[in-house]
Amino acid sequence: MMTKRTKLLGAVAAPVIVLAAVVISLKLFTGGDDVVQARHNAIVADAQQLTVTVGDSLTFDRPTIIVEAGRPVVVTVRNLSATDHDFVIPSIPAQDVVVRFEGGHSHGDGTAIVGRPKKKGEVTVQFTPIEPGTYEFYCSITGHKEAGMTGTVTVL
Ligand SMILES: [Cu+2]
Repeated sequence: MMTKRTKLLGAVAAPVIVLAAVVISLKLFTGGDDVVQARHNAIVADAQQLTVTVGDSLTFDRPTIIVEAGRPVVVTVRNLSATDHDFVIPSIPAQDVVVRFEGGHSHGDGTAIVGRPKKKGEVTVQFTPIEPGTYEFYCSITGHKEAGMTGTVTVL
């Protein structure tokens, strides 16, 4: 079945499809990981990858993020402090969203991106922005946004 997601992938990343097919074939052949993992790996291979780090000050090391529409984005959220922090883009048009929360993950509805590492840990969130514009991100821990933990994601 041709899904909307499949069409997007085909339009922007034909090489990824080929890679995914190869990976899936290998996985099936070896009876290893499932197709979802293979697809995740294929997306990461073509991703715009960046890291957002939070230390002991209430700021993100990178208040401005610039990415291209239509290409997967992989953000590693790294918390170096012993205080909880997270990385939230409350609303951004996106597909192929993988939201991670303390090591677990779920597939989001395409409106919010949330990455909350453990203290002194890191998690990776993944999404494909589909609409150019500038979108806010912040830390949703009480008081942190007000203290300055904010930034913007610009999609070109
Ligand atoms: Cu915070």
